[in-house]
Parts: sequence; structure tokens; C-alpha cells
Amino acid sequence: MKYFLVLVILSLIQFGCARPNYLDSVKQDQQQTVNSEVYKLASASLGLAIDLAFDKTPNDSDENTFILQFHQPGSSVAVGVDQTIAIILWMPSMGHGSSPVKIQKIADGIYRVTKVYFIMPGDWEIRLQIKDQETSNVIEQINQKISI
Ligand SMILES: [Cu+2]
Repeated sequence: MKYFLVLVILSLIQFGCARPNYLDSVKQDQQQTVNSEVYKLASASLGLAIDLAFDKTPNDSDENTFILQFHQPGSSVAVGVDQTIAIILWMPSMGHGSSPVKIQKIADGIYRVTKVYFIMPGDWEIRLQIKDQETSNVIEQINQKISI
């Protein structure tokens, strides 16, 4: 009986030792979620709110990616838009931009934006253009300031 108890205690200790690693990785995942930044934009022409959510804290040293989601104000359900979406990265203080980003529609009202390169630290603008699908005329431009 004593021997059995020792075995049980030993196995509990082993289990106990195995746990922290697992918990650490869960903690790290949660940390990443907390670190991601969400900007709340609004389109007057569409009458919609737009969430711009970075996958991780934006930086100037490697590729940044974010999700754009159009939705009714006060609702989180994505709303599809007929207009074309364009994004320009712009550094107003120095009058230059960056290389073109890549925009993929992943569902109605939801877009994945990749190849977002802030090529130097400082104040940038993410310029979101809403364009007429047929004429490509810019209907509205929303400038989101972001410090890198
Ligand atoms: Cu610059």
C-alpha cells in the first residue's frame, strides 16, 4: 500500500512538472492576442464602421498584416460592400509611401491585407480608399494615423 502511494505521488509530481510548459505556451498565445492592435474606422459614404485589426503589434522591421472588417455600427456582423477597397501607406512628414500592399477578400465585408511594410519608424497614415467599382473613382478616403 505504501509503495502504491509513493507511485501515485511520483506520477502526480511528474504530471505537475509537465504542466507549466503547456501553460506557458497558452499564456504566450493570450499575450499575442492582447498585443494585437485594433483601430476603429468609420465610412461616412457607406454608413458603416470598419475594424482594422493587426495580427501583431505593427513594426518597421518586417511584414505586417491586418484584417479589415466592415460592419454596421453597434454590430459585429460583417457587411459586404460593392465598392473596391484600396490601401495606401503614407508618411506625411516626409511625403513618401511604401510598396503596394496586397488585399484579399476572404468573405463578404472581410479583407486580409498583407505585405504591409512601414519602411521606417515615425508617424504613418494608413489611407483606406473606397472606390466606385466601375469607374475606379475614389468615393471616400479614410486616413488612419499610426505611430511606428
Ligand atoms: Cu519617411
